[in-house]
Amino acid sequence: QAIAILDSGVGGLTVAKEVMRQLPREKIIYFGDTARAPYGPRSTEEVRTFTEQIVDYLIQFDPKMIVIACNTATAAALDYITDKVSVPVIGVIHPGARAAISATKTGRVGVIGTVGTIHSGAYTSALKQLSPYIEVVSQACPALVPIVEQGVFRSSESYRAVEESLNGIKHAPIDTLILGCTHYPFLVEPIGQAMGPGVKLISSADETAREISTILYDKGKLSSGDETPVHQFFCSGDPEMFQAIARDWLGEQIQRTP
Ligand code: DGN
Repeated sequence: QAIAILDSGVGGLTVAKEVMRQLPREKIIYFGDTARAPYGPRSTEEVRTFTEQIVDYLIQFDPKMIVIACNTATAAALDYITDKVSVPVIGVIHPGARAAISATKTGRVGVIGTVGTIHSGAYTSALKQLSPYIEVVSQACPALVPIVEQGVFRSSESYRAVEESLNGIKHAPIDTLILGCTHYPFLVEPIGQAMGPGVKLISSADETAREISTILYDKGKLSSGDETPVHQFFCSGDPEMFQAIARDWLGEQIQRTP
């Protein structure tokens, strides 16, 4: 049985990569809804419907758990999907919030994400649930997902767009910044440059992979044995672009099947 991971596009590959690193025996089935990305500007209902459609598709593979590796979809649909399916489902917002709480020394945390994620207030609630006195500064960065989906995240254009997108938050007195969109780890260098060395960047991928491990361990479902798993990747849009980005990011041969 595999771990099913989904995102609006290539962003969830940042979580898949960390799962591959921490849990190298686990097989991954990935779905990126690249034809309908970005989800950020869409309504909650629409994102929930799209997420449900992808889950319906992935459930046919009989996965042992489902990972909603998209903050926008986590904010819109995590509870809904959890009630709907019988396998464990996790999102990326609580793991990201937990990682930020352990990293901050000043209790002042920034969050960047899509318009959908920031407007949902999901990070602020998750952070305040863990630590009521935490101060949270948020900023939506709608220009960043398209840069990653177009595969130009190493270009000078990406440095310019990041610099502009972070204008509203880069002088805030925070010591920790949550990359509240799974696409943003692709832009970790320009984001780090814009924020400066005093701000620790948090990606939820690490902590999400740890949570997957804990859940599978508790259920006695961690894979063992020495076979290297063969992962499967699906996308709804241009397979060439998806494959190029996946190869670049995961650094492994992604085979195409017709
Ligand atoms: N990776 C998605 C997220 O974490 O929110 C991006 C959503 C989008 O498509 N804009």
